[in-house]
Amino acid sequence: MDRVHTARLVMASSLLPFLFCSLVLLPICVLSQNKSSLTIGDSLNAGTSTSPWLVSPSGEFAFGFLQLNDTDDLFLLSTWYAKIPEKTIVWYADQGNPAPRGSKVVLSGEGLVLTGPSSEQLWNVSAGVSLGLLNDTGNFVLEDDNSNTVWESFKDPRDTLLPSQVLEKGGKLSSRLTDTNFSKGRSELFFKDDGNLVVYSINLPSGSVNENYYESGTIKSNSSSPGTKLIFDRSGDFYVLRENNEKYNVLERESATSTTQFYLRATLDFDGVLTLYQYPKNSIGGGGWTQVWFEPDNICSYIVKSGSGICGYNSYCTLSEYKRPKCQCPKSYSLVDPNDPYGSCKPDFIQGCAEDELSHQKDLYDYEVLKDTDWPLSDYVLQKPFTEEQCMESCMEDCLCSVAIHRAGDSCWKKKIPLSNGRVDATLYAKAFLKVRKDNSSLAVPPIPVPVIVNKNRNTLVLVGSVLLGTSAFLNVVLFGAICFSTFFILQYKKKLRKGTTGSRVELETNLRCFTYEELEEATNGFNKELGRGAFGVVYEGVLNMGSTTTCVAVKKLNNFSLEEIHKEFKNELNAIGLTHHKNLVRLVGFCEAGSERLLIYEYMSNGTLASFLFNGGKRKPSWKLRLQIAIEIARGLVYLHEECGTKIIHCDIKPQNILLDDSFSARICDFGLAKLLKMNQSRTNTAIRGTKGYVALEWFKNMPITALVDVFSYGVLLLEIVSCRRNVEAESEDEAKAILTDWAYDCYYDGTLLALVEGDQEALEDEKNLEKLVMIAIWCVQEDPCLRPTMRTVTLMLEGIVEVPVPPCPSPISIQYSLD
Ligand SMILES: *[C@@H]1O[C@H](CO)[C@@H](O)[C@H](O)[C@H]1NC(C)=O
Ligand SMILES: *[C@@H]1O[C@H](CO)[C@@H](O)[C@H](O)[C@H]1NC(C)=O
Ligand SMILES: *[C@@H]1O[C@H](CO)[C@@H](O)[C@H](O)[C@H]1NC(C)=O
Ligand SMILES: CC(=O)N[C@H]1CO[C@H](CO)[C@@H](O)[C@@H]1O
Repeated sequence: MDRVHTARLVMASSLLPFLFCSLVLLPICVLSQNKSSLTIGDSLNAGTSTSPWLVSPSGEFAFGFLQLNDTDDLFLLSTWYAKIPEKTIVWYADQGNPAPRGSKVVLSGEGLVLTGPSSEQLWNVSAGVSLGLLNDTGNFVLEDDNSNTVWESFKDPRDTLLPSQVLEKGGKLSSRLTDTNFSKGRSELFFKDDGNLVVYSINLPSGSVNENYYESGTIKSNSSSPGTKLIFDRSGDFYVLRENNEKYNVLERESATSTTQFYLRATLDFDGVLTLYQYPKNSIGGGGWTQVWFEPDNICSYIVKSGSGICGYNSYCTLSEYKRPKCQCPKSYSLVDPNDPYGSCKPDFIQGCAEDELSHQKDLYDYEVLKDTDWPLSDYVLQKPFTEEQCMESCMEDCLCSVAIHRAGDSCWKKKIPLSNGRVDATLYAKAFLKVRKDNSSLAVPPIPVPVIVNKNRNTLVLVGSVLLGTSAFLNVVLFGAICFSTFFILQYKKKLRKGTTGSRVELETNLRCFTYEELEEATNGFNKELGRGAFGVVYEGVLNMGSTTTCVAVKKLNNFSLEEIHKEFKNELNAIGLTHHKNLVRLVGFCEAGSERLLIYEYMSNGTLASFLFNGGKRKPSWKLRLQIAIEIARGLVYLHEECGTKIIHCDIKPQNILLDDSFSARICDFGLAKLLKMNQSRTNTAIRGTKGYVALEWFKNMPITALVDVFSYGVLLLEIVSCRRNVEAESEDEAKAILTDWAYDCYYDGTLLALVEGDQEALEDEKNLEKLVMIAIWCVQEDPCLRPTMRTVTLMLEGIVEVPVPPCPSPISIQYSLD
């Protein structure tokens, strides 16, 4: 009896989605008129009505399209509990792929067919059918003319078994990927032909099978009879029935619970735990799902030889108080996919023998001590006897080593990335020394909420730019990873928590806030203070009252919105922009959709554009040190856009007008991701002309693929402008040789007269070494042949002195004539 756990499922992770989705379901519960059977020709459109297609005679189960959450236009053809507020799905079609709004399910003589909005077939059941029924057990059944069952959902289970459901030999349950994503997950339960019930993890996407972490052991032997089927009977017993009719209990429950008083379900949860849940049917105000029994007892101790273990790579598993696995990234590591907290972690820094060698600094690494933590199986060497100090030091000095585990008093296991099967377990008596690069300054995340930043003198905002999905594969070891994602996660979590309790609207799957037009009208005092005007809209100053604090914002009113497809594209793009979070990007705070109006709300930047900072009309040049800092910050922002954020973003219009300075004169890139949002996918040449002459790479004029390297080109031009404090093109320049900055800079470099570029700039004149380095980097960036340009990551490494800058070739080896047509 001591194994019976009736702990309340207060675990935030699994309850929150239920809580905040419950509002969607309430209307469904109140509906009275529902079908109890389907006949040929019946159909249901996703998104046209909130009522289910079918309700079981008792009203306890419903079948139809269930909206996944109240913002996405995604619907899952599924079976769920109709009388409880929690959204609890017990069966779903199409392997959990949700169907978009406008999809349709039809019962025809040939079966059940699910089609997408443009009538493409998504999923079907092919059988000669005349009737569809939803049984009180939750079984969705298709019958033929003679009332024979030709198909039933109980025979095609997903992650859940219900009382009266049986799993035959060869039957399988497959967990979902996350609590809210129903795609194929990482665990499977399989009733094997030899009668053994096993649960194991699989490696996605191939599905290759790892070691079992649970087995019933019901196989043929001298003393036992093999299992024939897995039964979840009507009284709630969950057992393997042996050939000799003996029962082998898999999940047990307190005798007090009965299926008349409780809903019961056995679910292979997305975290891999097979759990028996119960829910009191008649308690007022619900009562929630509680876990009654589960297997295995400690899933964290599960070891996988050719996979990551229950958590992703470099992650480690701890058991929560409800004995559920929780995966965590070590310090200075962050999730590869921020939407998948059980997935792999990546280091937020570079590490490797080549990188270490290139660095001029010594003592690159610190270490983090993790008690009782181990990543078994990732080791490449054992040193014994070694003290803790020897173990730690030997890892610090070894460029192959990522973590050293000191165990059993004198054993030192050195391990390399990716680390697998990580877990925290006090019985291990292990201490982990995790190597962490010291210089992680580029990782700092702006505080949340964002400080009040006011832009007083921003004059123009040209909304030009374009988002293109990056195509290049970056083979480098990940560095400076997305701490922003974990921040986003915390935000999401907090937001869900708030939403869950207050029940207000959730708009996007990001931390963006949705504003009403009235709110913005009030914030901008009736759109009266114009900050700037661009091709795509007008920017107004605004002040938002958020509880006790006021925040200044820039409100961008888009006017060139093409009407078709607005809804979908707008949100998709905003999702991508909203997910970005980096200290060198201007943050999008929220948006507003009101009729045909689209508005974007940004944080304010108090120190205007880099253009007004650099080209200040003959006043003293800004500090050289500060300019160098700004150059590095812009590069970091671009590395983030190109490589580190969820959707790769190519800015396409990097220029000083699109770099803003915050109150501490940190550079912040703005207007990234806008052109795609604004459907600026007209002809490329147009875009280029509309983009800014002098900053655009040659690819735009030729029929060459547009990659992140166009930003590198623009960055090179910008870097020269930062160095010399003059615009790239000075048409009215007296000296023709100086008219185009990029050409002049190369000439100066070639002739060894670099100081001419920084005439009158004492600080720069005294720092000739850095000056030369910057110009060399810029020349690499503005190479006409994109293949010669470095990536922004390499640029950053060169700027930071981690990588030497080789001698650059002439940017335009052959004079290339191009027309703008
Ligand atoms: C169901 O799908 C299968 C394969 O996707 C297809 O061959 C079959 O024709 C479909 N059946 C119906 C009734 O559309
Ligand atoms: C439907 O449920 C009833 C009891 O509720 C059961 O007797 C019957 O066999 C079920 N039918 C199918 C097809 O599962
Ligand atoms: C679920 O996860 C898969 C794999 O990561 C992804 O392709 C899919 O878009 C996700 N589905 C939803 C509805 O988020
Ligand atoms: C800016 C920043 O993130 N600094 C952190 C770098 O890592 C050390 C040790 O891991 C932290 O103490 C710093 O706060």
